[in-house]
Amino acid sequence: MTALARHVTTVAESTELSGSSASFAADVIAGLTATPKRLSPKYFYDRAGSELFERITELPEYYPTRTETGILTERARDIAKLIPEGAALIEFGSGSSTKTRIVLHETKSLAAYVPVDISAEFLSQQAGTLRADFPKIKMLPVAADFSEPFELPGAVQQLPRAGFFPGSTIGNFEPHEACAFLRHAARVLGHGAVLIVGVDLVKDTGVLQRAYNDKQGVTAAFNLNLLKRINSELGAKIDLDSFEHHAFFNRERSRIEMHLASLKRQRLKLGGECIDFRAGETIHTENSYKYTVESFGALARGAGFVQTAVWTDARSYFSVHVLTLREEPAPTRPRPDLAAVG
Ligand code: AVJ
Repeated sequence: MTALARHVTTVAESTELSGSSASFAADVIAGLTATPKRLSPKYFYDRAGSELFERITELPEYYPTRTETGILTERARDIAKLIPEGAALIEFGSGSSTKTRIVLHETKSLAAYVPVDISAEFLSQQAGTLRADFPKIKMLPVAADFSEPFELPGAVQQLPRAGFFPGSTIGNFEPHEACAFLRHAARVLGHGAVLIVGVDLVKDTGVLQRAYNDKQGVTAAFNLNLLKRINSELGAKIDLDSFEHHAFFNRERSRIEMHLASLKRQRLKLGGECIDFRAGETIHTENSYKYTVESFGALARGAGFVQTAVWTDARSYFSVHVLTLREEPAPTRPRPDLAAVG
């Protein structure tokens, strides 16, 4: 998954996506002067952070990637059957397209693949290798923030479209933002569209908490990398040893929360601002919402979709949903027998 594969905003307010350090600086200062303190998870994914995330996906405790890949592999033929003939597959936040390859292998009749990612460089690199591996499928990368409206390439305007949003990236959104995202995807995909979404499920708290507190400390390094970035890109002098990785399942909100906790009372200096921490005070860096098959179904219905298919693994750790747009309800005509009731 690339750095830029998952530009979703949750903890911090929506901010303009730009690689510039000016907006990074502004976001960091806004987040650290807010109460409670927060930083957007989109800033995890610089080069070092992306590499750490790749390592996370291979950890024994981190079940999501492995489990989703298993479901997609097992169900690739069923998924392929639900994708209209000659369709364009549009992936929201494509990153390295690893999971997409599973779908592309089975979906023989696909006319085009449209990976949408903020990182233009990474995209064209990926498109090159995909072209070589799937010569019959048109590769039409779009460099855009997938959570904002974007233009589809002209060549796919007339094709039926299917969307692909794996990785439980949707879990980084607040539920109302996830709903807004699904509505936005519905607009992009158009009438009759199919959307395939990977969603992590609520499960035993121990399993969830271990996935975000691995023994090797890779997730801790991934979280602390945010402070490293602030030091190297914004010239701060944060003592990384004075902060600790905290991740726990908030059952009431049904989400894993990641925080960076200050181990002592301290003052940071950043761009002329003084940022004070109480001992134990945290910076909230990420939410990763967990759904049930039913709660995700309800969210999808709220966005105008129906759950056409849902697959989980044997342990029900992860789910892959195929959503289709609900037909517009027929215009209601007054029924004569009810008219009298007023
Ligand atoms: C990429 C957002 C799905 O929430 O599990 C992994 C990110 N954070 N370990 C997740 C993450 C800490 C991941 N997502």
